[in-house]
Amino acid sequence: MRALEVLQANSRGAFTIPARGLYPYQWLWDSGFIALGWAQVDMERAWQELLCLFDYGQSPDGMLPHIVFHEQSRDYFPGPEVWGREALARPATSGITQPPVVGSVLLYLYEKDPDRERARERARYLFPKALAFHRWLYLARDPWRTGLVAIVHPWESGMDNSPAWDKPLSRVPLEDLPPYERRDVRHVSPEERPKKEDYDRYLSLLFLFRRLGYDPRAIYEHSPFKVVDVGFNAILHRANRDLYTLAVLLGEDPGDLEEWILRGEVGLEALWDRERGFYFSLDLVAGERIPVKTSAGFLPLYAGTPHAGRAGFLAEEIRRWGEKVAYLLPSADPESPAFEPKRYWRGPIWINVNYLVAEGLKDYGFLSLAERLKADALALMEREGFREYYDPLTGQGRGGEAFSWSAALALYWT
Ligand code: 9YW
Repeated sequence: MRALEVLQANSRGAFTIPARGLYPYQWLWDSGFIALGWAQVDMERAWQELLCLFDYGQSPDGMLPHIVFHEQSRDYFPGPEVWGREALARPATSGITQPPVVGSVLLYLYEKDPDRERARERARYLFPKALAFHRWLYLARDPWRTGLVAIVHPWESGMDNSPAWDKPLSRVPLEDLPPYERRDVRHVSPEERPKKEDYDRYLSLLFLFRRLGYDPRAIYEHSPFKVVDVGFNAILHRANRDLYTLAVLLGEDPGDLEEWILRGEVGLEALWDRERGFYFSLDLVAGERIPVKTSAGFLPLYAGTPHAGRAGFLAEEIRRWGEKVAYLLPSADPESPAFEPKRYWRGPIWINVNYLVAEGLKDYGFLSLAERLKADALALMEREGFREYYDPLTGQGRGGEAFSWSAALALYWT
């Protein structure tokens, strides 16, 4: 299937599912990357993707959920009945969020749309909604105003079973879970997915949040998993900068963006570990750094916060990883004992991360390295099709097939 055919096959009117069978609803950060793809072929459809997300997904307090359950499906677990938010939102949604790429995508669509009147109208409509989402993130997840927001569930990082979450997740007490049947392993081999122990804890957190009535304050206070994810915060920082640019272009009030940008920069740079020369996430429950090298540690390049010296260290580290694998960029350090080249976020290459890191490398002038990330991603998609992820040692495609954000980013790049 060609890239555009993948998007067309996964399109459900005004939103796009990530993959047939495996992921039958609208996912937050997926829709951001998917809109970048639609923008290459059908600008109106790109706008629809974001409009659908905000109009149907956003709650009155500004929160954007990680899944909008537009349609019934028996293919995915946990579905809307497990989240139990039918009374709070229509359509039903999940009760947690995901990395906020949408602010940056909004600026991109605004700049790219040749129909300037439509661009202004749509951007004016969506800008306050994107701002409200960020305001919710700071209120709900940074009550001490540190400049960095916390995630309360590994799913919120978008990098579910990243080895960085092993230790903080191991501390999550197991709830008395009702028997449940995973559906993901019906579509994809279990060796390429998170383990049962991980799922038990993902669900334990879900049931706790449900018991807390999804009250953001109670969740922040009681969640046994509370982490400052360097990837999530880098994406948020870039989106703050991009929304600020958009506010200026539109002549809109930038609200608190300037303050968030100033604080975010200081916050992100405080995640730099001088001894190990890398950016690490922070476990707020244990009050300690999580010294596990994953691809999220390169995302400050995308945020634009490192000075030239630190950016150079990161570029060197990517090159070193590149000597251990056939293709860049693995999601975990290929030299670490946690590295598993086939298992989801513990080693495989993800096209969206290649895109984000390549954008950052380009901004810092590391043009040939940025080009390699893009060329490797395109070569893998050419050889194996638009898969969910790829083994960095063999290049073999893994996970879901006809995967939307892979196809969308191929369109963006070519
Ligand atoms: C799940 C849809 C989502 C992505 C996440 C990815 C995976 C869903 O699929 O999680 O429940 O297994 O980890 O980043 O948004 O593509």
